[in-house]
Amino acid sequence: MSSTPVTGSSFTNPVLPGFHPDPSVCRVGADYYLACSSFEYFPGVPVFHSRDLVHWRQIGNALDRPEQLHLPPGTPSSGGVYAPTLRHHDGRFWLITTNVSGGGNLLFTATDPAGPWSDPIRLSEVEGIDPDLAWDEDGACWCTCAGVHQVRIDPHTGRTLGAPRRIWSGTPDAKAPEAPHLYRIGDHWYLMIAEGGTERGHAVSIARGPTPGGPFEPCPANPILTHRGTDHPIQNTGHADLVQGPDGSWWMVLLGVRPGGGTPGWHVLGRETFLAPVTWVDGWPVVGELSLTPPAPPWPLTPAPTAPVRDDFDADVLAPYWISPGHHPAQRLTTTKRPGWLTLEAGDPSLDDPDVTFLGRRQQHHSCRVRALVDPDRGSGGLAVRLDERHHYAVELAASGEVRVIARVGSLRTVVATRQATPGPLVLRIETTSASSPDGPRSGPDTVILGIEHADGTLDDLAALDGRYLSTEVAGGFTGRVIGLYAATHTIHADWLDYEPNDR
Ligand code: 6LW
Repeated sequence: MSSTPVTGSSFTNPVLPGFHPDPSVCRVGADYYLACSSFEYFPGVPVFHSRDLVHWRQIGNALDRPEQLHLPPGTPSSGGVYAPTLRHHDGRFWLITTNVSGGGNLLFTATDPAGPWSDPIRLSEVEGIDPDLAWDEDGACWCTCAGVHQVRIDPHTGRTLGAPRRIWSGTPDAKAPEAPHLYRIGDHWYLMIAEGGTERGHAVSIARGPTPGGPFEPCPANPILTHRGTDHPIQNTGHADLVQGPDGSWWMVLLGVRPGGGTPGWHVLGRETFLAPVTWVDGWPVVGELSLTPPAPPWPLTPAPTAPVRDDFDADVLAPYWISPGHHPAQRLTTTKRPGWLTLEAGDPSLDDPDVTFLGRRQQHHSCRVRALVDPDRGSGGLAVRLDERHHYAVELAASGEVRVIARVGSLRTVVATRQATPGPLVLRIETTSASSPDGPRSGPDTVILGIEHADGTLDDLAALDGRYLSTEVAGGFTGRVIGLYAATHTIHADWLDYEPNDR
């Protein structure tokens, strides 16, 4: 169902808010497709569709079968699936990525990007992360990885054809040359990379040469994009991919973060996908305005249908935005055992364990309200905002009616508050509120309120916690907050979950 196209003066960045890092984009006719990293979460590598580069609708996940995504028990947060590259060639879609916890570099193909995608073609001889795919005029396929190393491969078997070669590795002394993407544009081969590390020093640089393997001449204006050393509201800009529109215009998708609070600034939504225009001057790309409300592209924008606030769990299959750490959701939960309810079977007993039964969706708004009607049955479980197994806040309900707010920050685990409710189903709620502007240098990015709604509808906030401890600057890693339901013991059920954006 597509909405009516609108023409506006600007659009809102990020175009994919929330934990959607390392974007890779391609275009087939009038359709754009984009894929992102997914790390320890299953299903892996979310795939999106757009007709205007601004509005994206998730059409599936490329790795939605256990045989595509092996995550050994205990896979830690920020393990698993790193940066993908998504391309269309020879009538097929190609997706190459790295599972750092099981399998290394893997190649998948599909005729429909919504899936099903193939089982993995293993590239066991290809070292490194951030693999890119590019085909030259003779049909040879070149795989270029962080470092930056390149090797010719047979994309049908995964075998390497020749020895890997180190090619251009970015600005001398700049760290972490990664996220390489190779393009044939006009008379040149362009090699674009990220460098400086995915934190505040992140940058995009580019070079060009006569062949896919160089030799490469660096752009005199490198880095062509960075926000390091500025107070720009979008930071850590890097890990970019280029795409040309049907009208010949060029665009860049890239990752960035939106820190909040005082100094040093904390980002809680992970690395998000942003869009910026690109023009070409003297055969080099110049990145245009990268802001929170940049000028709209010169074509009608087609708003994508927004996800409903409420998920009733009435369908036999879960919406594609639901993810679980470490295992396929279907291994631990179902919407058919108790029709109209999500039933979660407990695995490891706590969110402190990588293999907990948790089903969540990416927090995509700094201010949002999440509510869920939870029946603890004979067990216990609840609603949580998770950054990783060592950084999460939860409101947990037991069969006895006892409600506890549990905070895990690093090695500290605390029951912050308890309440006795009437045993039985209860609405649990988590509300995040971000300060519109820092309240002094020591202020955090947001406050996380955890509470319940009694049967008579009265709200009962049990705790209001500082959100900085659920930020990447505190926790580290490559992911972002995920909010959802978990089972701690036995089996619990959820009738519905509401995710209500409250960003002003
Ligand atoms: C990814 C690397 C990076 O492999 O972070 O921002 C790593 N760039 O390119 C994990 O996302």
